Amino acid sequence: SSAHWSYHGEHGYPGPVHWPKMEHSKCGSASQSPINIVTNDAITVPGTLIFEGYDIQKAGAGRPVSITNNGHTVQVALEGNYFMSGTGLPGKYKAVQFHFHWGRKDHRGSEHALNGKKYSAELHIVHYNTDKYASLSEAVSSEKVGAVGVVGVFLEARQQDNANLDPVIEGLSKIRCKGDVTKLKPFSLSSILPSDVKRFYRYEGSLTTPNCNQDVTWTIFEKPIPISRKQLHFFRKLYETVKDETPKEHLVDNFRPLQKLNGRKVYLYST
Ligand code: 1SD
Ligand code: ZN
Repeated sequence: SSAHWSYHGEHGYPGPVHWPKMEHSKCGSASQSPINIVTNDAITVPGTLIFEGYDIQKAGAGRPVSITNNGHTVQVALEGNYFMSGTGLPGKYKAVQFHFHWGRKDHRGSEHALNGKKYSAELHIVHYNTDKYASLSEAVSSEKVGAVGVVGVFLEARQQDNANLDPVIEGLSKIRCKGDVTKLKPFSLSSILPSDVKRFYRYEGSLTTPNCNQDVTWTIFEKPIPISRKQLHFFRKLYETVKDETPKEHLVDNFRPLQKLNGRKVYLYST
C-alpha cells in the first residue's frame, strides 16, 4: 500500500528507486516531480497569483490547527477558507494542508532545485481545484492535469531566526515521534510566503510521494524564506519511528530525488 514506502529503504520499506514497482504506482511515469528548474530554459509569461483568506489567522478569525508527525513529514491540517487562483490556473484552489521536506545538512533538503541549487528545506501548501472536485482525495485520484495545486517555498538557512515560523517550530517539540499530534498557536499562511510572490515557476508534474499521481500543477516561488540553523535543528530532532520503537530513526532527508523533465515546459510568471 502507499503507506509502506520510505526515503532510504528504512524498515525494509521501498526507497525512491523502488517506488515505480509498487502497486498502483505512477512513480516511473514521464511527468514526475520534483525537478531542477533551469532559469534560462523557463518561458517568461506575464501573470500573477491571487490569494484569498491567507491572512485569516492574522485577522483573528482563525482556529488553532493541528500539526502531525506522520513518519514521512510534519503536516499542518488547515481548517478554514484559504484559496488560490490566478493566471494559468483553471479554477479556484483550496488549501487543505501544508508540510515540509528537509535535510540533515544545510546544503540539501528541498525537493526542487533552482539552477542546480538545493535549499535547506521546502514547504508545500497542498490545494485542490474546487471548481471540479469536492475534496483533495477526489482530486488526487482523478489523475487529471491541474486537479491538485501545490505551492512550493524554498527555505534558506541563515543565522537569524524567522519569527514567522515560530508557531510551527514550537509545535515540533511536542511531536517528536511518528503519530504525535499537537495544536499550533494561530498564525497566517501569508506570513510563511516569501516577501516577493510576484515571480514564480509553474510546471505540470506529480505528487512527490507514492503513488506519485501526475495531476499536480506546481507553483514554486523564486525567492526563498529564511530559517535559522537553530530552527532547522528542531526539524532534524524529529523521529520517523513511533515512541518506544528501537532503534530510533531521525526523520531527515525526506526529499525525493530529482526527476527527468522529459520535454516538459517550465514557465516563469512575473508582472
Ligand atoms: O508528500 C505529500 C503527501 O504527504 C501528500 O500530502 C500529498 C497530497 O495528498 O502530497 C505530497 S507532495 O507532492 O505535496 N510532496
Ligand atoms: Zn511535499
